[in-house]
Amino acid sequence: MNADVPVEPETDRASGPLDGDASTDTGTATEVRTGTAEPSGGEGGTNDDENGYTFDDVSVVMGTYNEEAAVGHVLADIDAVTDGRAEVVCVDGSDDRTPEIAREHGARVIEQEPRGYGVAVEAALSAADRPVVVTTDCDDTYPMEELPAFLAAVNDGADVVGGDRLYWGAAEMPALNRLGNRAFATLASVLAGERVHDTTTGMRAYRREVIETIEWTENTGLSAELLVRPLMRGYEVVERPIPYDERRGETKLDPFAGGAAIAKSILTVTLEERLRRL
Ligand SMILES: Nc1nc2c(ncn2[C@@H]2O[C@H](COP(=O)(O)OP(=O)(O)OP(=O)(O)O)[C@@H](O)[C@H]2O)c(=O)[nH]1
Ligand SMILES: [Mg+2]
Repeated sequence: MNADVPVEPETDRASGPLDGDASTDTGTATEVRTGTAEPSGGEGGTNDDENGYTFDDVSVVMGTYNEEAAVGHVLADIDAVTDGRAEVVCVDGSDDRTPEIAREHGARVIEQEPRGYGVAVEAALSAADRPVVVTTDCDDTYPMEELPAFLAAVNDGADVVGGDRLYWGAAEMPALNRLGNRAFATLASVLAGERVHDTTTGMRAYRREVIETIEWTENTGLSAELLVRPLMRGYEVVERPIPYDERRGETKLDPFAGGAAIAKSILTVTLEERLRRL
């Protein structure tokens, strides 16, 4: 990979990396799977520019639900990193000032009754019309300064680039979530038959062709589905270590109900993908 090497944050490394492969990785993207089954760069994803995609080709999308404490920071970061060139789409269910702040920052805001993470993110993914689509949460936990490296990884051939929060330990993540996320990654790895490290990260880049080709079914478990289905269909999926920050504002996830829903999604999606191969 030619993607930029992310700078290791000053967090406790004791709890990461997750496996032997990662310990030999200096921080560049970890290739999970090189896909051959379905070619990348299909309709809507072809890059005519021999220099690769630029931020003019990127949509950054997110669900936003009462994120007025964070939305200004997140959108200002995207604006600064992409020089205002990336399109930003927010699917919003807020009853606070989040949508006004998002519009002030130039985002396209699509209003939707709050029906959960995946319903919002799926709508945001569908609304994006640029060839590279990046998801993030609107809570200032994800490093927008990593956007150039994610784009570089797509330009190097990845169909999906996942931000792996657990590689460096995710010290700012609540302990229960950290435990759950490790368990989800293990479960997905066993059931998918390939090692993945962060199935529930909110920050990934996708070639739009991947988004358009696959039918998405999950809600709380959409993030896991967005990793597992492309992986099991032979797309090139890579994970990049990213730092993860403390959340601004209130969480929208109930760790127990949400965790159960994510585990169920992983079971459902891996089973469906296995049956699809028969
Ligand atoms: N529009 C919309 N957005 C949502 C909904 N539920 C969650 N979101 C957004 O989806 C993103 C993810 O939700 P979070 O609360 O950050 O969930 P999480 O990342 O699992 O939990 P944290 O560890 O607290 O960050 C945030 O930007 C939320 O505002 C919803 O029902 N509608
Ligand atoms: Mg979040």
